[in-house]
Amino acid sequence: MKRVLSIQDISCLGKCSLTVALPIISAMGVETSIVPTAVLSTHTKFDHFTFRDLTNDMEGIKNHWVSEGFKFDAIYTGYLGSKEQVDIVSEYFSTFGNSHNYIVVDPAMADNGKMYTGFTKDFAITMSRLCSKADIILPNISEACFMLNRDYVGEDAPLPVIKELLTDLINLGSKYAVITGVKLPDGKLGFIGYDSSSQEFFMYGTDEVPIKSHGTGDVFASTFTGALMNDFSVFDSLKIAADFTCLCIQDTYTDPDAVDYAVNFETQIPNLLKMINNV
Ligand code: PXL
Repeated sequence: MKRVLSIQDISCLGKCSLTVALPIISAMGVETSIVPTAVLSTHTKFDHFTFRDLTNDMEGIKNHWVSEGFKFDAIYTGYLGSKEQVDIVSEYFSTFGNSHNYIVVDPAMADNGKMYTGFTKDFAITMSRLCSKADIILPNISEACFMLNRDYVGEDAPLPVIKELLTDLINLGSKYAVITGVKLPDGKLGFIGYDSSSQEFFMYGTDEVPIKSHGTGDVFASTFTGALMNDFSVFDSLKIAADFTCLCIQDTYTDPDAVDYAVNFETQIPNLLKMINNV
């Protein structure tokens, strides 16, 4: 069985980061080891959340795993709470990353032109250095702009602007740079990416559902990592992630009992399994 290491926070209520990565990647038949970086009562879109920092546990977990000789087929990181944590994650990459596994970085820190509560523009530059060590990076438009220290280009940025961002992102050093949540020229919503080895852009989109949902980036990145571990290509894994995220948003949109702080991914897991089993 393949084994993924996911490093991000536990938001006890709010359906994001590890409470999304664990069920999705596990459901896809992949062992999921975790390094929880912090425990929050909710994600940071709520007011008055508690935050217990677990930075001091991160080195000890790594050292124990080194002594046990554990190996990972992918390392997938999301929300990280401080620059110090980013530096420790970088050490995880040096320790457990190799030419046979994938490092996936979702630089979760901003949306709609605004950094999440608690982050500074300086943090984005530190995150851009982590992205340079990844195989695949999955920023949204806001995160791409902050990491490149550029003015926010807006959610409706035209294709040439997105391509320019991707060219700058790939120069940070990853093999693939993929911007998520982009309005495509055909009116669909999806991703646009750049493959440094073929030097080609690629894109894919699904019908846009008229709601803004929280945690969709985490659903997308988790599904992508799980699909990669099921031996789909980078492009096909991104496509599965986009299709699944779209199903989750559609389900949320049509569910009168849906919560407004996250998407319904749970109900769609049977459909995800159909996608990866081609049934
Ligand atoms: O979904 C990204 C995310 C993860 N973790 C925490 C967050 C957010 C987004 O706001 O606050 C704690």
